[in-house]
This record gives sequence, structure tokens and C-alpha cells, in this order.
Amino acid sequence: TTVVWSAETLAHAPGAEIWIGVRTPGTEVAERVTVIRDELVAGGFPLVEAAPHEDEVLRAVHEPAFVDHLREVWQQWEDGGYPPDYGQDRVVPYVFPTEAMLAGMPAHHPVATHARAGLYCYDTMTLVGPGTWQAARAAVDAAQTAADLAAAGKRVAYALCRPPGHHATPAGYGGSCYLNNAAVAAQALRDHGFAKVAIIDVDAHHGNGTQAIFWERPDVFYGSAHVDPGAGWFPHYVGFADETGTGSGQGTTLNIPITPESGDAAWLSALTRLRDAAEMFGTEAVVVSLGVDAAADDPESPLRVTTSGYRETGTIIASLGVPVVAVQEGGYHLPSLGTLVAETLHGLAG
Ligand code: SP5
Ligand code: ZN
Repeated sequence: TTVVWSAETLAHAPGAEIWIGVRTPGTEVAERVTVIRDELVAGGFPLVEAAPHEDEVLRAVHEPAFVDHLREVWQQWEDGGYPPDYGQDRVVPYVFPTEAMLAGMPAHHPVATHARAGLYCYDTMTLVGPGTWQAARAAVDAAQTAADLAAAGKRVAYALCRPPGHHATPAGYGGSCYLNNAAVAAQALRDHGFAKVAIIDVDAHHGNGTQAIFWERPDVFYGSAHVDPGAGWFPHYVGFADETGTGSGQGTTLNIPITPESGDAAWLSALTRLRDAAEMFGTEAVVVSLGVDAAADDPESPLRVTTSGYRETGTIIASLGVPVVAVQEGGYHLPSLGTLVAETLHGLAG
């Protein structure tokens, strides 16, 4: 198992999130990457640098105008000359052009930077600062490098990246995610010649962004086990069991919402269902959206999965017998993060 990382992913330091109207310290911190890296290196995992890639795959999974916006919005905000307490040196949108506002009217391109800030953003907890683009783009490079390694014959490659990606939609950022690293890895595997690719999302939250990107795709399966959004958890609006894809992608999405406090038994039976669905789909490679925030100690989720449950999660996915690209998503309990990831990777290695 090779670990791919980039020091550039540390550049994103949002420092805060506006959560239900309250400015709170952000939980998606750079130290997440360094604690995982240190634990994996101590455990003997080989570590390689992410290699730079062109934007082609990135622009296949995201609308190019969205990618351009993310690249430029911080500089525009700074050039806007807002007083420092406006957003406290972070891009904080205040108007969102949702259907509730537009009501079917033709959308005009807004002039003001503070209006444009809401164009491709869907919540208030995903702030953009000076290092956000650099880190998010480096995370994409890490995911794509891991996909290259799998295509070259590695059984398991792991992208140790942040910010996470699975909440990033074709043209929207949110949920602490900016660019969809796992979607890029899946598309890269397709481009490398794997005819069918399954994404198994084990982050505690539903990967609404990944689901949306592949919603109509017959060649990419998206399966997720996650805390039931109907029980009041992010992303609230998406991630229900009746979402199964559409058009030629009908049947290539599978959601398994889990009741809070269910523990290992419900989690592992969901993982077995996802594994079996990926096998039925005929997958030739698998991308694991490897969040470890379903863990018992995690502050962001109530799922209470144990450390051995994570190892077993890896073992179940490994039994597909296809190359695996694992991409880091959430996981916020710094003292246990490294162990949870290492155990999952050991399981994935079979
Ligand atoms: C990738 C990922 O795991 N995204 C998670 C996004 C959901 N986080 C939502 C909840 C944020 C709550 N933070 C509470 C801090 C309270 N002081
Ligand atoms: Zn999560």
C-alpha cells in the first residue's frame, strides 16, 4: 500500500465555519493530515509525493466555470477591498441564488464580488481563504496520482488528502469540500481503461457531491453507508434510500442510511451490501471514499464504529479482489485518526 500526499494540502486554513449562524472553530484542520502521515510512516507505509496533473480530468467531473471560480474567488475577495472584519479574511457568501430566489427568472451574472461569492457555494461553513485553492488542487493531484499507481499495478493506493471532496457537486462546494477528489480518482481510473468503477463511500456523511456527479452514469457505481440524513444529519436533503440514479445511470446509486448509535453490526452489514452490489455491477476497480468520522470517538457523527470495525470494513472491500484507490474524506478526532486509517488500510491490503 502506497501513501500519496502533498505538503501543499496544509495551505488551507479556514480557521472557522459558520455553523447554524455561529462562527465556530473549524474541525477540518491541516493537522488531520500530519497526524495520519506520522502514524502511517511510523507503521512502515511508503510515502510518495503527489505528481502534478493537468486539469482535464478535474474539468470532466466539475463544470469548468466552477473550477475557474474556485481558483479566482479569494483573489477577487481580496481585491474587493472589504474591511478585514467582513468575513474576517475569508470568503463568506451572504446571498445564494437558489431556486427560492430566482423563482424561474433568468439569472443575470452579478457584478459584486460579495454576490458572486454565493454562486457556486451551498452552505456557510465552507469558507475560502488564501490557501484554499492551492490545497484543494493538490488534493486532486494526490487522488489522481493514487489512481495512476493503481492503474500501474498497485493493489492498494491511498491518497492522504484534504480538504475532503465528497460533498463537492458538479458545480458547487460545501460540507468542508471544494473539489471532489474521489470523483477525480474514479474518472481517472475510467480513463486508464477500467471499464466499470465502483465508489464505496464509508465517510459517516452521505457523499451528495459524488452521487450527483455520477447520477446518470452507467459506468460508475456510487454506494454509500452513512448516518440517516432523515435523522437530522448533514447533508440533510440528499442521501436517502430511494435515490438510485436516473436514465442510463438508473440502478448505479445505492444509499444505505443508518440509524444513529447503531454500532458495528449495522455498519458492517451495510458494507457487505455495498460490496455485493459493487460485485453485481461488475466493477473492475474500486475507489473508497475513506472518511473515518463514523468512528466511536468522532465529534461529527453518532455511528459508533469501532477500530476493528474499520479494519473489517477494509477486509470486506478487499474481498472484491480488484485494485483499490482509497481517498481520504472526513474524520476529526485527532488522537485516533491515524490508527483508524492504518487499520482500514491493513484491511484493504487483505
Ligand atoms: C467530509 C465531511 O465529513 N464533511 C462533514 C461536513 C459536515 N459537518 C457538519 C457539521 C459541522 C458541525 N461543526 C460543529 C462544531 C460545533 N462546535
Ligand atoms: Zn464526513
